[in-house]
Amino acid sequence: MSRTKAIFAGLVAGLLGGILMTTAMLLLAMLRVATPLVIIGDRLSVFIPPGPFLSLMGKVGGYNHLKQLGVGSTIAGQLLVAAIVGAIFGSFVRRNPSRIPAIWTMSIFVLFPLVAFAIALWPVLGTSYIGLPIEVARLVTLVGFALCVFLFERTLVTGFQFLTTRKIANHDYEFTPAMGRRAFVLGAIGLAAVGGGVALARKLYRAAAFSYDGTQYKGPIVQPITPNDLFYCVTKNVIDPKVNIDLWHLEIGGLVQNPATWRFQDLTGFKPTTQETTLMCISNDLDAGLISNAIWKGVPLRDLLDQAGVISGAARVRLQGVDNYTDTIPLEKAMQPTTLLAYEMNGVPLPDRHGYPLRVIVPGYFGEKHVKWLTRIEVADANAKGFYETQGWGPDFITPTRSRIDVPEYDSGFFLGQLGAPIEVKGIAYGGDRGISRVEVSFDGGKSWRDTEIYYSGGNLAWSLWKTSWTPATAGDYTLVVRATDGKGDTQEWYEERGPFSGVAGLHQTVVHVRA
Ligand SMILES: Nc1nc2c(c(=O)[nH]1)N[C@H]1C(S)=C(S)[C@@H](COP(=O)(O)O)O[C@H]1N2
Ligand SMILES: [Mo]
Repeated sequence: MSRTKAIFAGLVAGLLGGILMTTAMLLLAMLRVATPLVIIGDRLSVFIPPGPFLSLMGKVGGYNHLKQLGVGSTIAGQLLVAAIVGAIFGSFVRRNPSRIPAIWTMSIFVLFPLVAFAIALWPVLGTSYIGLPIEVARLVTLVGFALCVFLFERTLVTGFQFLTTRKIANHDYEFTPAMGRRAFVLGAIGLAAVGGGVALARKLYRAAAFSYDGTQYKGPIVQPITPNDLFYCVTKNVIDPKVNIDLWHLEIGGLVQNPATWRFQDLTGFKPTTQETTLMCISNDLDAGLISNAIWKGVPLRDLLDQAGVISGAARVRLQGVDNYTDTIPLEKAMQPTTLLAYEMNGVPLPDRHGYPLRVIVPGYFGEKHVKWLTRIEVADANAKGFYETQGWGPDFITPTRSRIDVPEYDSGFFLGQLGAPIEVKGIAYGGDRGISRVEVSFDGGKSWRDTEIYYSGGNLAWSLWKTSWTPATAGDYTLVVRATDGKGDTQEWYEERGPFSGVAGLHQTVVHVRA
């Protein structure tokens, strides 16, 4: 057979193999098994420092688009590699296409990729969107991948042979004349698989986190307690876990005397605590709504650590979710009675997107530390790092004091003559785990300040809501600014140096127009 024909046949068979393999991965994703389509992104993103990460995100139009780009390019890359590998394969076996030793193709197309995959993605293999324990999840991911590459190998070999040989009375002959027709048959199978793949991808897209990742809570709707369905939301995942409680468990290990595994029911053996706590993302801009407040019920992390018996050398606690998200907190913070493993949010079990069945609550630390879908607690030394810490966020994860004007909204206009009553000005103030003691507003861009009324205080770990009324004397454009003082007596400054990746601090200002 000519080299060109062999390369063409290999390319077609390889591409078909790639398509079937990708469709199989989408099918696995439907079963909530981790596939290269998403975990390659997880593996790579820890190598991108926050600066380039943010500018990349800006360039592609946000975190959601970045995730879509990640999955899309993995699929495209996979198909490209499959076609190229197929072409090379074709040119190698062209002299004897009917006698391709299976041991050979199995080693090259199944065993080798499997080993390479296991080595390259080892840290993220233990991901399960259904909540399997990490070790089981790792095995399931590997088996899933093995099935996918096996499918590729079989399709490549049989597809190539189908295109290039025919059997007559148990003899194989080269089958060149009809290659075109047979390529057409494979093309039809490929198209059907693409159709199935696209249908699966659409279903997965609807189940994905795109519709709610980045949800903000701000403006006139803000109430003391954020309703669960309005609570801000951030996730690293394309599709969030939906944990099956019967499969899930919580491990506690590392630098402890008694490593243990807990089932969900076991947690009811600990004395529960109910606590109001505000969460805020490290990326929350001065005017943004990546901050919300809820009442959490759970058990103090300390109670589990005490049972496990922390041993010397321990300095940090590493928390891991079933989605392989990790973060660490200092051991002292872990031992505070207000650091919780929460299973209820505002009186109901945690919603899936907020970490069902169990998440960590770390008052006064950025949202990053509040690991959702928790499945492992590892007591570690001072070097332990989590997902965003490895990327290079931090070093400071303690939330600065922040405040925001929610009403009136930016750029609103009023007519002096039509003001029946004073203008209501209100918003939030949050002092990490230090509480809020005072909130002031300025109507002249920060030259003079006026006290406001704190009409709701959620305690030391939660935000306070403040309000005041304002009657502008003359028409003009006004710059309103807010500043809060925390429970320790520290007042927010216009600008506070925190390092570029430790979140922003500063005063929120807004502009309103008053006309005569
Ligand atoms: N397992 C897991 N936990 C996670 C994340 C994640 O992607 N996976 N995102 C973190 C980030 S960046 C933030 S700001 C908070 C958001 O919590 P929420 O969505 O419940 O508001 O969860 C944190 N916990
Ligand atoms: Mo976040």
